[in-house]
Amino acid sequence: MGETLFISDLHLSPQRPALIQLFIDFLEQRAPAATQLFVLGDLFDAWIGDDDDPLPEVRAALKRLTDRGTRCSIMHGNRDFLLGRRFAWATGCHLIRDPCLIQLDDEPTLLMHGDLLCTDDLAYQRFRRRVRNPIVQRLFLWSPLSKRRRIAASYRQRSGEAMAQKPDAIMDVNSAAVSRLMRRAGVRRLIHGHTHRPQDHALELDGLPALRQVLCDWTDDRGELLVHQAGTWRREPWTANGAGCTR
Ligand code: LP5
Ligand code: MN
Repeated sequence: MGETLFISDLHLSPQRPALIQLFIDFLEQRAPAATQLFVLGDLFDAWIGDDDDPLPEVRAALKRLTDRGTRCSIMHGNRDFLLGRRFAWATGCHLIRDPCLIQLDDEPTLLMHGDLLCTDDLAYQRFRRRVRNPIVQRLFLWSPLSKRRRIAASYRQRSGEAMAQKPDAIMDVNSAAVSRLMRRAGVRRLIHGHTHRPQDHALELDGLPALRQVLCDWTDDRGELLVHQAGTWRREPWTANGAGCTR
């Protein structure tokens, strides 16, 4: 198998044209060399339904990538969990569950967005249960777009206010939750995003070494990918004009 790329937390929005261009350059210049691309949540800064199409240029670039033969799998994040079948069909991408277990060179690897691991953030987990309720989502999606935009903006504002009051530690993962999920899935490698604290964390799981790899969020001029190729792993920068491309 060729390369597998992992990215997350791009937070694309029409207000960030430089970031959009950075991502489209990545889709056109770097991603086609890979066999598969996994986006582990928060590709978009907010997604209020597939009937809204805030970034048609991103949709088209994803479609060109999948047409060229790179398999693209997208996981929901806490901001774009309403990405649905219509978006998947239009882009040729596959929506994957959180958590998602994959095999890479026979190594089982667990993929998550990461918010489910933040179990100390009780207010967020309560909020999450409410907005992930299918009935709540159905009612939301039935509302006019203008109303949905207002609701999303209000959530964003209230979330920002809440986060300003939260100690940093409760917005990170809970290590018992990490061990529990890795043990349940039978993996020694977990890859996730969400916390914007990119790092490789070595841990011990039932007396054996394990690894939790946290992906980097993207800024207007710099992104980062985690690359798996022939049993090896590396982090690779992606900067404006493709300067981070090593090939
Ligand atoms: O993403 P990030 O890092 O900024 O913050 C998250 C948590 N915040 C969120 C909220 C999102 O940013 C809101 C974006 C929504 C866009 C999509 C709209 C679609 C709505 C569909 C409805 C069906 O996820 C933040 C965490 C932080 O990560 C770190 O993990 O702390 O969580 C919060 O701040 C949540 C607050 O603690 C509680 C927020 C209260 C909001 C209002 C409650 C109303 C509930 C009504 C439910 C129907
Ligand atoms: Mn997130």
